[in-house]
Amino acid sequence: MTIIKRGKFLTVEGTEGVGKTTNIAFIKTWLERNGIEYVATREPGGTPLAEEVRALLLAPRAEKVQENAELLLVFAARAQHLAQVIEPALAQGKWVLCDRFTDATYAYQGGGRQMEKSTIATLENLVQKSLRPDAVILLDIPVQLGLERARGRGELDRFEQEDIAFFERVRAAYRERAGANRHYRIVDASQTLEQVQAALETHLNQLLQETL
Ligand code: Z5A
Repeated sequence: MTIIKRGKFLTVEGTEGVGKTTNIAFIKTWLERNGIEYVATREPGGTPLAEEVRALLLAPRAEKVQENAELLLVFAARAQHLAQVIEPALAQGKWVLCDRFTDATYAYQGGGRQMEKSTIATLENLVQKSLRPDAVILLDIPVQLGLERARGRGELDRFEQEDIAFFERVRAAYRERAGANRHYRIVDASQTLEQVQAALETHLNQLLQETL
């Protein structure tokens, strides 16, 4: 009987305009260069149902979205995504590269919306059981610089319409978690793209060494 070694679960996080999309493309090429089978996905989203929930979450609307409603929608999408995509891929030995995960909930709902961390932790335990990312890459950038990069992109979604104080709280929450969790790797994303990607490659190579 062949025993399949479980894959690694890698997530990429950061505030607005930090360059997640750009750097996820770089991580994909690194995975391919190293012959690692992977599934790339995102949150909220990653399955047809979870993508519908994403559209509900991001759409600007006149009705105030209650904080608990937002939090439950995030975890509803996550439950679906975990069962349909993340868990099966890890069980098949594939790596999962996910654009945001529960650290974003601690940052946006916990930091940005100032919800209780213990409430988030309750849902995290319910939905994920013991599953946590093996590594979280935090692309960190001063909020103002990120907003300048991001806001060249046209129409703003419901989160992007928040004020700078909201994003300062989001960044502070990410940095606090990074200080308290060993599986975080912080990259200074205010550097040039070449410097950011050199730092990313160092972290990825270390992660690969740890898994051998
Ligand atoms: N959300 C939540 O509230 N709770 C949760 O649990 C989860 C999510 C999971 C959607 O996320 C929203 O969901 C998110 C939080 C909430 N809202 N916000 N805000 P998303 O990840 O889909 O949305 P996003 O944050 O807007 O990410 P994005 O569209 O993927 O953008 P990005 O990755 O940050 O940036 P980019 O498009 O790669 O780069 C921006 C520009 O900067 C672009 O022109 C690049 O060419 C440029 N760039 C990138 N790097 C550099 C460097 N190093 N130098 C110069 N220029 C650069």
